[in-house]
Amino acid sequence: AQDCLVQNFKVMENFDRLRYAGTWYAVAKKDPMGIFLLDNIVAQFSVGEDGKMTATAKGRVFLFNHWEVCANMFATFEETDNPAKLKMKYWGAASYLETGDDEHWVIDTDYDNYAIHFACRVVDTDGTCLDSYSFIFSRDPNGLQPEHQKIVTQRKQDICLLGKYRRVPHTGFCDS
Ligand code: AZE
Repeated sequence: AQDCLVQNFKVMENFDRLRYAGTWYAVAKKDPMGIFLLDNIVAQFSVGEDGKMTATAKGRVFLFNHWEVCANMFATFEETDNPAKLKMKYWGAASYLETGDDEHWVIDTDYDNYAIHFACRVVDTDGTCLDSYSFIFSRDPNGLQPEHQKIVTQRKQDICLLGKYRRVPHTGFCDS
């Protein structure tokens, strides 16, 4: 169905937080409106003893247009009736970083190679998404294998974002 209604987007079935845990490198992203992580974006997901998912993320960002920093971010997740549709509260290690409440949908993943993340911040009156961001995650910072890229391209189309992504370079800016 190409109606682009956010409520009709298919998400990962039987999403398994434990298998999703660990390090994911953003290899491509679709930006939301306003300030956003630029590149060198790495996310690390964990599942606590209470079964709750948490995450940290790093990424290069420009603050006030000229101040280049590595944003160190934290997130906690609340479950909903769909295990692949989580609510994310996030904040920065430093007060000048962004704080927010976003959706965190896992559209598809094979847990070992790729994951497609999607967050709609504003749903339009017609039910399509007015302001979204999305990450294509890879377990390998060098990118995805062609067979996984094929699946990712299909999923980008399913969520009406094909052609809206940019590569996310990993230059080591946020390492150490
Ligand atoms: C995400 C998944 C792992 C946890 C977090 C994520 C999102 C982080 C941001 C950060 C924005 C920071 C800015 C700072 C000035 C989805 C990668 C926290 C959206 C704009």
